Amino acid sequence: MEMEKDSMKSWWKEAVVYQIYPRSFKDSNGDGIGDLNGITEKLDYLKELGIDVIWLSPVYESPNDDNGYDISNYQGIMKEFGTMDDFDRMLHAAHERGIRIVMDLVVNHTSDEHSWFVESRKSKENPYRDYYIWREGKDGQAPNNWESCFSGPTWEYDETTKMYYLHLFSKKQPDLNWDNPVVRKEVFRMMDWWCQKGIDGFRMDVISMISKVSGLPDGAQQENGYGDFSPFVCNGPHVHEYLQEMNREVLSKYDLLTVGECPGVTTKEAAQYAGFHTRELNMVFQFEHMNLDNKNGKWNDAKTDLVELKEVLSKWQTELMGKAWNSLYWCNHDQPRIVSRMGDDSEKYRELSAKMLATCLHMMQGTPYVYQGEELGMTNMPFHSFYELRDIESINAYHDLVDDGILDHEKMMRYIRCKGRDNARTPVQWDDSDNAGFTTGEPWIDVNPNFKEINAKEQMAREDSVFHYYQKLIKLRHEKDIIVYGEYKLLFANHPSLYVYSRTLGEEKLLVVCNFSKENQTMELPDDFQGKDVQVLISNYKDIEVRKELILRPYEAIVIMN
Ligand code: TEU
Ligand code: CA
Repeated sequence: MEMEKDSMKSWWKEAVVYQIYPRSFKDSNGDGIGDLNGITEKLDYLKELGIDVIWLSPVYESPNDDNGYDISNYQGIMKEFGTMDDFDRMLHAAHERGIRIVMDLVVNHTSDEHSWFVESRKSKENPYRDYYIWREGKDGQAPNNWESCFSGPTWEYDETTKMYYLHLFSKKQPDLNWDNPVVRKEVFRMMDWWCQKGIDGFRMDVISMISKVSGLPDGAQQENGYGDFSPFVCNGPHVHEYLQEMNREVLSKYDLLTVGECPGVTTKEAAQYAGFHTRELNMVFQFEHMNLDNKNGKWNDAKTDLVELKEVLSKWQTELMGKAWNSLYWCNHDQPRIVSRMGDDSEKYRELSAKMLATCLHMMQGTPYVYQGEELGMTNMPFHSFYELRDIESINAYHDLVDDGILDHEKMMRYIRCKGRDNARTPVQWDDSDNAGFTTGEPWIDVNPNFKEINAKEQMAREDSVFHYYQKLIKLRHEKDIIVYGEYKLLFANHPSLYVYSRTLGEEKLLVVCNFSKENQTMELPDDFQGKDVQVLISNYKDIEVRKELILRPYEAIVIMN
């Protein structure tokens, strides 16, 4: 079925997005913290890579309890990152290079230092009281049994008015009350202010969580005594109503890329959030493929099963086809580095497996997101000391599990080396000079010691580097409609090591073959790819021989077109 692609052609479907976590991207003034002028310095590097859009993690004023995901002023720039002039300069310089800027919109919650919350907590009669979610305790306990994403209860007792406020994340991140129309109006006004400045879209932080079930009932009791809030928070009763209001009030007035981070979203829900005709968002970030190795919670060293991964990603590819748009990602600032998680970050296989993983993702239907350093094959960090950690999620979980004797230090540090968010937040490795060229000062978080082997300068000078491989993938997506709009079909679904799928658009057909193992694998080429005129579009080995009996070498990826 050839989609009526012309009626559905959009720049945000054909774009490749690059996520910048500013704190770790590039420091321009030697204070050890990445900043806006550092981003401006590196725009030519991003232009060279070929990306079209930057998703900028939060740069707003923040006390940095959660590294900027706790905002105290939505229309001010965090002083460590620079000034609004620096922002305007970066925005202009990006636009001059044909690169769009998508802001990170964090409006499920604010910082407790936001003026709205400072007012709200003053008294029950304060005009800002209902900007947040306040409840009386029950028999001297919290209003319900929900557990925060950052350990402990989701309720903080406030002495002044002797009530509790809700915080699904840290206690310095009070949840906004989206049921209050004044809150929605304030948020939409702020969003419009940023659109008037000329930004090109929003990534919306945990946007699937903004509408809570009334009554805030207890969650199913977990082993640790807390309850799971997700059934009463994710995809809540009014979430689509509020997003349609946001679309009417703001989004529909501009030509934007909008992507909702939607914990708990299903393909059915996604068809509503990101439907071509539902007037909400362009696309969503789903988490199903990221939770396959988190079945019993996050803190473990479990591996992802390839057959399950193929099942989940194929479900998203096929169930959204013709209805809604996919985002495609392996990495972001919350996830460990994909080459360590699903590839092989050994010296021998790191680059091969990084390129294989990139091929597997970038040949799919949807908008691909490249996380800073992923284009270099950057790996997880060998954390050993608790004092190397910076992320509130890992620090709280360490205290929660190790201080209470549930896990010992070594085991928890092993799990943090596998799954901790700080893996993604070590500085981008620019060259082999001190601190990998990230800063001339003391970096806020340690640089990965492998920066001498893995850095942008070395890779830009080497044709067969991961950087140049990403460059080729991005160029192919810009050239071939079949990669953007072709229909996806999974092949060999039960093969334990090969991920094989086809894309079809009209008469054209692509075959993508990825070996997720370090052993040779063989497969028979499907008939419609045995013709003499098949061409190899891209591969991560040099000497490719397309034969009926295809032998895939360790982490080999091949894309052939008939
Ligand atoms: O993440 C929301 C979210 O789901 C994360 O808590 C994720 O599940 C977890 O980090 C995986 O271990 C968003 C932001 O991306 C994250 O950086 C923030 O900490 C969080 O919201 C609160 O704003
Ligand atoms: Ca700096």
